[in-house]
Formats: sequence, C-alpha cells, structure tokens
Amino acid sequence: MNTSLTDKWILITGASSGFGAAAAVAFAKQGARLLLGARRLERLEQVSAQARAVGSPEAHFHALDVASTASVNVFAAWAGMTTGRVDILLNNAGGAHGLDTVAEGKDADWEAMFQSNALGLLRVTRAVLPLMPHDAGASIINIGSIAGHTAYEGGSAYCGAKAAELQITRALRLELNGTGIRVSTLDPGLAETEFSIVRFKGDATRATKVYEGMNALTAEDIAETILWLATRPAHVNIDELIIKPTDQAAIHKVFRRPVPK
Ligand code: NDP
Ligand code: 8X3
Repeated sequence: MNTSLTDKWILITGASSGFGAAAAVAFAKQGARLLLGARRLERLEQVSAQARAVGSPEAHFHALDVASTASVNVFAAWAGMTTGRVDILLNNAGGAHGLDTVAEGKDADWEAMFQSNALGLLRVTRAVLPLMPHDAGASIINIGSIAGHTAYEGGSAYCGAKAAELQITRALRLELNGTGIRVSTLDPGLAETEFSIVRFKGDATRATKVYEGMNALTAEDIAETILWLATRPAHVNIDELIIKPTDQAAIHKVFRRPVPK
C-alpha cells in the first residue's frame, strides 16, 4: 500500500520559493501538516496561507538559516514543540552563487554554496532526526542536482557542494539502515525558479537567458516527483532519481528553439 500523507508532518527547508514552496502546496493538497523554514518570513507567510487554503489542516512557519547551527537548532526545537514528530524531511534549501571560474571565484560565494547545499543539509538532518519515527515509512528527501554528477565551467563550488550532497545522502542511508527511515536524493536538471536570479545576484535578464528557447522543468514538476517519492510504500526506498527537461539530453546538451526577436 502506498503511504498516505493525511496527517503526516512534513518539514521543508527553503520553503519560501521554487521547489520548496511548490512542494508545500502539493503536500497541503494531500492533507499533510507542514513545518516550513527559510530566511524570508513574508514569503513563508504567503506559502503557509496558500497551503492552508488548499487543504493543509496546519501549516506553520519559522525563520531558518541553514548556514547557522544556532538557527537550525532553534528551528528544530520549535518544530519539536509544535509537533513532536516529523514524518518527512525535505532538505531543499540551497542554490548557486555566481558562475565564476576557480581563478575568479569569491570566498563569500563559495562559502554560501557549501554552507547551504552541504553543511546546512547535515545540520538540519542532525537536528531533526530525533523527531523522526522509526519503522513508519518516514523519509528524508534531499535535493541534489545533475551538477553533483557532472561538472561544468564556472560550477566548481556548486558542483562540489551538490556532489557532497550526493555522498552525504549515501552515507546517511547506510547509517539509518534498520531504522525504517528512507533516504533519497532527487537530482534535477534545468528548472525555472528563482535559482538563476539568485545565482546572478538579481540580474533577471541574464537569468532568463538560461532557459531561453527550451522547455525547462517547473517547480510543480519537481513537487509532483517529491510527492511520488514520499508516497512509495514504506518498504520501498528510491535511492537516487535524476530528472531533466526533455530538451536537456545532458548537462551541456540543451536543445533551444529560435527565439523571435
Ligand atoms: P529558489 O532560489 O527558488 O529556492 C531556494 C530556496 O532555498 C529558497 O526558499 C531560499 O529561501 C532557500 N535558501 C537558500 N539559502 C538558504 C539558507 N541559508 N537558509 C535557509 N533557506 C535557504 O531555487 P530552487 O527552488 O530552484 O532551489 C531549491 C533547491 O533545488 C536548491 O537546493 C537548488 O540547488 C536545487 N536545484 C535547483 C535546480 C534548478 O535548476 N532550479 C536544479 C537542481 C537543483 P530564503 O532565501 O528565503 O532563505
Ligand atoms: C541546477 C542545475 O545545471 O544549473 O542545479 O547547475 S544547473
């Protein structure tokens, strides 16, 4: 039997936009209860209101900076007081900062990428694990990237951080073997969210060009896949799943239609 999400508690990091916000809404439509974290509180407030409007009996939010151990621990304590139980942990917070070569790279960008995509995932998982039940179909779903599998120029730190995410996921699955807690990584290719706006530090024109002439994945595509992962029967673990747009045959091979001038 597939796992029902009704009354399950779902904790989502990076729930203020993109995949995390879309996943919150998708889980809410299934009647799940939500714990949402990110740094932008006004955006979290909007997402939690939308989640309640589409069917979540409870959608709570709290400030979370996964780059700070103190913030993660306060967030996890809040989650524990709110519910005492987390059935599904979606480690989604992360992103890219800059597209510089190693020769041109900035410490602040490198640090932000390893903090959010790798160390943040470790910190949140450590803090939330005590809240996760054993042998009840609980899941940890980590968001990786095809960038963790294949490097590209300008992607050294992002690709490195997502490669770390992949290996952290694999180690965690070994460590949790026997607990019944499932551990998956979902590794998308090009998806049009705020990802490139963040990467290019607010340059929307440059961000739009990343997806020009091709049909990119949407946040809803990813949310639907996360939902599918979370609802496999309790004895089924999807270890690693790569999802790419049909127009993206490989990280460097993207089909683009001519764009009318
Ligand atoms: P968005 O920029 O739309 O969302 C990123 C989310 O991460 C936001 O909610 C942001 O919240 C949160 N976040 C970033 N840093 C922190 C932090 N330090 N503490 C807490 N939250 C943080 O992009 P996506 O939805 O596309 O990205 C979601 C995940 O998917 C990321 O891990 C990204 O690397 C990955 N990914 C994206 C792909 C794409 O093409 N879009 C492809 C493959 C993977 P806030 O700023 O409010 O804190
Ligand atoms: C995001 C996909 O190819 O822009 O992780 O790095 S890519």
